[in-house]
Order: sequence, then C-alpha cells, then structure tokens
Amino acid sequence: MPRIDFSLYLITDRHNTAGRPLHVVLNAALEHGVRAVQIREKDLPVRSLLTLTREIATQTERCAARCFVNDRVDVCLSVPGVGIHLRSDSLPVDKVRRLVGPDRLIAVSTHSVDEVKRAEQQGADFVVLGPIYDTPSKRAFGQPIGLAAIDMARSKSSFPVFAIGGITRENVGEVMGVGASGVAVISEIMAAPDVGLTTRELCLEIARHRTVIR
Ligand code: TZP
Repeated sequence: MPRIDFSLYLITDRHNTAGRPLHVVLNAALEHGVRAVQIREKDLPVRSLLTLTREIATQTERCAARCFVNDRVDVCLSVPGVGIHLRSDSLPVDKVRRLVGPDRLIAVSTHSVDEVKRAEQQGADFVVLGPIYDTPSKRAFGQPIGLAAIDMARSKSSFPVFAIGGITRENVGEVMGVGASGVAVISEIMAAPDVGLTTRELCLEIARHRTVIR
C-alpha cells in the first residue's frame, strides 16, 4: 500500500461553508469519498485548534480517512495519527521529520517545480502545487502558475504532486491528465450546495482521468 493512498485532499475553511457547521460539511464529504482532510483554520487560537483537530481526527478515523493539521507541529504531535501540512516558509521538512517520526505523513505547500524538488529531497510524503488556476484567495500573490508546472514536476519523478487553486469538477480532468497524483480543494467542496454530489462527481472525474504513475 503506498503511503499516499488518496487522491482528493479536502482543505477546511469554516468561513466558507455557506453557513453550515464545519462538521456537517466534513461528514457529507467523508461519506461520499473524501479520504484526506487538512485542517486549515489559521485564525483559531491554539487550544480551539487542538479541540477541533481532536474532533475532526475522530471523524476521519471513523471513515478510514487521513487527517492533517496546517503548520502546527505541536498540535499534530498532540493528536495520535494526525499528519502535518507545512507552508513553504514553515519549519524545514527534515527538521519536522525528526520531530514527528517516520510514521506521520508530512505534506508541503509549493509554488514552483524547484520547491517540489526540495520538499521531495527533504523527505516530504507529498506536496500540493499551485495555484494552478485563478482563485480569489490567492490573487494578491500574482498570476496562477498553470498546468505546465504539474506536467514538469511529474515528468521526471513519481513523487506525489497534488494540484491546488481553482480546481473544480470542470477542470479536474485537465490537471489529472497532465499527471497530477490528485487534487486539493477548498471552495469546490466547502461551499458546494450539495457537498455529497460534488464530492462524488470529483471522485469520478479523478478516477476517469488518472494517468499511470510515471
Ligand atoms: N494554496 C494555493 S491555492 C489555495 C491554497 C490554500 C486556495 C485553494 O482554494 P480553492 O477554493 O480550492 O481554489
């Protein structure tokens, strides 16, 4: 069994759920096919984040799904089985590996092929690479990097690269078609009027367009 055994990575945003409680959205997504969740609630004080991480880890465990927490190695280490998702300016991957040990998964946000290579060399388990398409929350950081970045990152390595940024049911086939190992989404699922249906459709499109690992 590969360490990365999922291809749809759901990232939380409790402010973007169309007014629904986060656990309701997550329940529907997990029930309909999401197998990995990253808790990315950057404005939560650490104790609230710890409580939320415990709650979500219980939900994901019930569905045999993975749970990651954004950036907080201390919170990660406080909840059994939870992985860590590092920003590109977080603690370096090799230092975090020493802290969390060999079993916990480490993901890294990257914005270029060079950053993907560095994360791989330092011992990350997978990266998200983007923004691939335009997405409102990242406009301040410049132009999206486009599909070619995924293609380049995957053409020389089988290291898992997930596409992020503006991924929808309509364009997921395109990113899978250039070799993405999977996709990471926030609004497509978090804000979906029907979370279960959207999750099922994303899973189907991912499976339909998956390319053989090179
Ligand atoms: N990193 C790169 S793009 C992005 C992050 C966190 C936002 C993705 O949000 P959405 O709604 O899936 O475009």
